[in-house]
Amino acid sequence: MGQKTISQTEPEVDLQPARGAVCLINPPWPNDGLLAQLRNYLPPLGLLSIAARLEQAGVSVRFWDINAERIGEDELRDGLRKMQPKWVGISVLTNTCIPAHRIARLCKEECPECQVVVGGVHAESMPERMLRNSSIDAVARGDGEELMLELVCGHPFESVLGLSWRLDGKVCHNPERPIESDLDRLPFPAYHLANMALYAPAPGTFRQLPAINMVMTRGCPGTCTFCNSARTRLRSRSPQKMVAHIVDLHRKLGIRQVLFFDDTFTVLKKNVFEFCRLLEEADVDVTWTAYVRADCFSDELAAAMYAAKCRQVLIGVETGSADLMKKMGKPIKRDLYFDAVRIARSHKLEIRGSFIIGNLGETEETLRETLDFAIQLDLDLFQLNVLAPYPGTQIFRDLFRGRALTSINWNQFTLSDLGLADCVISPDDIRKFSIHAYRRFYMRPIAVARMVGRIRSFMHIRDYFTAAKYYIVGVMGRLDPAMRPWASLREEAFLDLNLEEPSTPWVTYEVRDGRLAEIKPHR
Ligand code: B12
Ligand code: SF4
Repeated sequence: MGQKTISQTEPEVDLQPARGAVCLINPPWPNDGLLAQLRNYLPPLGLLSIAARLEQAGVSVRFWDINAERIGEDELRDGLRKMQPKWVGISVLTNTCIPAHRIARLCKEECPECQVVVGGVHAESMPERMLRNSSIDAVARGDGEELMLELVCGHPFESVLGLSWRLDGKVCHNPERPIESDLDRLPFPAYHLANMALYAPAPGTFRQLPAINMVMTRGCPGTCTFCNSARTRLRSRSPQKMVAHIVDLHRKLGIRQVLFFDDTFTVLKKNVFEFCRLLEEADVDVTWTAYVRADCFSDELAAAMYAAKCRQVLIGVETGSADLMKKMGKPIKRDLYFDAVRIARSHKLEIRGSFIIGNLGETEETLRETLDFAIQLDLDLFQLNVLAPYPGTQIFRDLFRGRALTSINWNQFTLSDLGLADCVISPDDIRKFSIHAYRRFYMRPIAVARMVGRIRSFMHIRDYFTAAKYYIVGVMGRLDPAMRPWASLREEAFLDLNLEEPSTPWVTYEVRDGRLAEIKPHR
């Protein structure tokens, strides 16, 4: 795919940091009613990783997490005015892109001299659209650590690989940045910049607290059509460094739970065995969870993971329909899922299965198949998401090729809100089915017994109660009033420049492979 990798030596940056501090901002989640009550927040690893690289080079960094810190617009303006950052970096997911536009605007209003750079999966999938906001100066594609450092050090835009920016009223896509193949070359995220007291993992995902999120790998060789990670370059940190990091966090911050958010933790089997061996040897009181794929899991892996104190694995089963599995780009045989559950259970690993409904081609029958499959599999925890066609995925490209994007409300891209217009089942029926499915799954005596059995703290009880209110009774949580203004914005209000957007939307792995630069400048 034309991807380049860089050598195994220390990263090179030749200029001294320019004056003025850097501010990194994580925008709010606009439709966060339910999540707010479930306290499903964890520090954003992308921004903290960039922060760590900047700090390593002697740059002073401020980090604001608008959601976790409940920062309102006035407070943000105030902070920006006082700080006068020279650079602002904003991380953008699809459901945070509208507030991200607003934040960029506020930055320019309060600090007219600052440069605003955005990055993250949504921004890199829609660079032209992001740059239609005149308050955004540049879009980062792919990893942001070295890119941001080069910018802060004064490298001109045209020399920064992986950057998209405006030149003479057009969007210029610089060639791609070689993908860092050895993640050990990057420092660990600067967790110390985040107020860890504000974060907590979702109910059902942890055994003990305090918890922290991590990734050992980046990228996924999978080919799922609904996922931004599909076909992205897989790379890893070494198990030695990872274990040393966990031991360090346990000693310094008292961390007792790690949530690995690697796309597929077990895909590099040899690494996982080594990681488990070293962690078992280190013998720290830290339990952990990780995502696995049914075709990247085995008896031996499960045994090693349990011995190293893994207590839960998450499997993306996605659907009960073999036909839809194929269409979704994940044609794993049903038998493998039964095997995975059996293996996990025989090694006392809890198993959480995640499903997607509202797929293209979904019918009442496929919905039934999905629920039956979840029950037959006898999972410990069951999670149902509604398909959202995220920019950067194959599905988004297929659906929106040649179509205008005017009526889309990105705030709704939350995996619980949106039903695809092209789906045979209406959004309302999908919602009804979802409530019915949670009831049927969780109101079985065995499921209730398991839920009770896994209660370890008052927080578990409180979170179950809140989750049950929504999933089983169907009552949606309320949005925190302080955060409401962020949710009422419209994207159109910020797109003040008239730049051409591609008629075929970009797919994430292509963006990172440098396909955009091949047609530079983009027309
Ligand atoms: C962990 C995770 C979560 C956690 C978040 C907690 C946390 N803060 O870590 C939880 C479970 C809460 C979560 C929730 C959601 N998530 Co999530 N999540 C992830 C996951 C698995 C890992 C994120 C991560 O840590 N990556 C590792 C870091 C190092 O990479 P990174 O964030 O991409 O950052 C690098 C670059 O992108 C770039 N970069 C990023 N920001 C910036 C900014 C600047 C200025 C620059 C220069 C560069 C830059 O540089 C970074 C360092 O190299 C990703 C999948 C993935 N592999 O990334 C999905 C993913 C981000 N999530 C996704 C989704 C859909 C959601 C939800 C909407 C789901 C929901 N339930 O509603 C919510 C929305 C959350 C929100 N903020 O609004 C999608 C996003 C799709 C999209 N187009 O927006 C992803 C990509 C999954 C997928 N494969 O499709 N998620
Ligand atoms: S859904 Fe999972 S396996 Fe499929 S591409 Fe995404 S991360 Fe990889």
